[in-house]
Amino acid sequence: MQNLHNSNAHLQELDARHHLHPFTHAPSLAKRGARVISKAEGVYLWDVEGNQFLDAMAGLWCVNVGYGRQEILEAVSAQMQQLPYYNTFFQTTHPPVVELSAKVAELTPEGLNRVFFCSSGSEANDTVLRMVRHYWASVGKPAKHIVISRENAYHGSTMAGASLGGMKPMHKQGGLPIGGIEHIMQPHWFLHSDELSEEEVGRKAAQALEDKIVEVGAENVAAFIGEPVQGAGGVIVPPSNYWSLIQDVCNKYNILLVADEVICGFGRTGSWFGSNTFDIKPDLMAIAKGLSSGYLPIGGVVVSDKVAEGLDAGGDFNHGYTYSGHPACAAAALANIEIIQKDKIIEKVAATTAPYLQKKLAEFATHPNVGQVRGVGMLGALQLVPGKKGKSQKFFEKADETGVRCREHCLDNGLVMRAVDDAMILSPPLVITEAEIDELCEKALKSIDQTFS
Ligand code: PXG
Repeated sequence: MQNLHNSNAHLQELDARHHLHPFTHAPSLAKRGARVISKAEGVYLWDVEGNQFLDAMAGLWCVNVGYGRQEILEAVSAQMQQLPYYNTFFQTTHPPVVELSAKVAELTPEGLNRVFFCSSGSEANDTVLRMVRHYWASVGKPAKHIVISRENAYHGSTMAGASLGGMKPMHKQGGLPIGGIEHIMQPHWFLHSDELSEEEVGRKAAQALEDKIVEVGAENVAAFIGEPVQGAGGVIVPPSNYWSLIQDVCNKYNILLVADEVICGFGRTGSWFGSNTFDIKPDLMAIAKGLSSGYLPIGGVVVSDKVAEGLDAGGDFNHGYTYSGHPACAAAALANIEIIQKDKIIEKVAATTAPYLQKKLAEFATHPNVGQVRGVGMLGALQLVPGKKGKSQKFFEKADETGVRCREHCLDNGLVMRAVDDAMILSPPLVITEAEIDELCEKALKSIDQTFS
């Protein structure tokens, strides 16, 4: 018999009364009751009533090695017994953070060798903003303080994270963006595909960076920040010419290039980092999510030798968190990386499962209500459209509604997918098998059909 205190209704009631959820209108949620997820294994979730869901979002784009990995639990448990907490301030360190720093330096692209740790992607990007400004001040160019980002980017929810991000509904709350942050167009071909080729959109979006630098003065610009593939914005895979053009502009004007690898890092795009997949040579990289597969919260900023040396010249960097390099979180990250390496997860994704997923997603292009299929590695988006007869059939009269309806059908069919602006998004655990990809695609197709029937 089910314990009354663990019953769905009881938990929903307490949740509605006492728990404020992220990105949620509380009264609307209270009316319907939150979905209570209580168990997970592999790529599957179960709610407290025993309903099973295939988690095509890997939690929030993070559970790369899948749920239920005992090796991580054991590593964390052993670390908790040995040293549950100590800090990395005041000239101290501890074995797991040392080992993890060296491991991250080994995995990240050449020349990125030092890591600053924090607990999330948002904290990583807050660190990025202070760090790039402190870097330029340290090398005698304090005027270089502006960071250029992109519309519809997502870099987190803290004051700096949300300001660096380009989400208008976030800027509307809390007086954002904070000063010294500029936004330019995103390389989103679907929005312009009636007038421009994919390459032309890539060129135009890179030109927008150059134009903005010239407008505000290169002597005032610290950095450009971008996700290799915009995730929360709708899995926007950039045109193939985009990143090399962006790289050229950054080099030409002596601007630091920051890759926000919070989603793309640790195998998501079919190599260790999005920077590998898109041949980006970043000066700084923000990491989180897949670093520990979400088992415990940890993030970081990895910096190039050039940036590290600049920071060294600047005295103390007056920045840090109680949990910078938390030993249990570092142990979780190390065990997670060991699984990725031992099981050759990224090799399997690149050789087999990602090509299979992308092939299956490409088949959706013939669906009368799928206007574009986007994807790379274990990321995908199915852009829902009212029809395919010209420009007027590209967008729904009321944005967002159709995606949300489709998401509800997905849940009824035992599938967790995310809706972004009427695009259905997926980012499953990297360990998903071909049979599970078949199940995912069958359920997605059924849900899309139900949405339009
Ligand atoms: N950068 C990127 C690229 C992200 O995707 C962050 C930074 C912030 O990380 P933290 O750990 O502070 O959340 C993110 C997070 C969604 C969704 O609904 C996406 C994220 C977080 C929550 C929800 O797509 N991305």
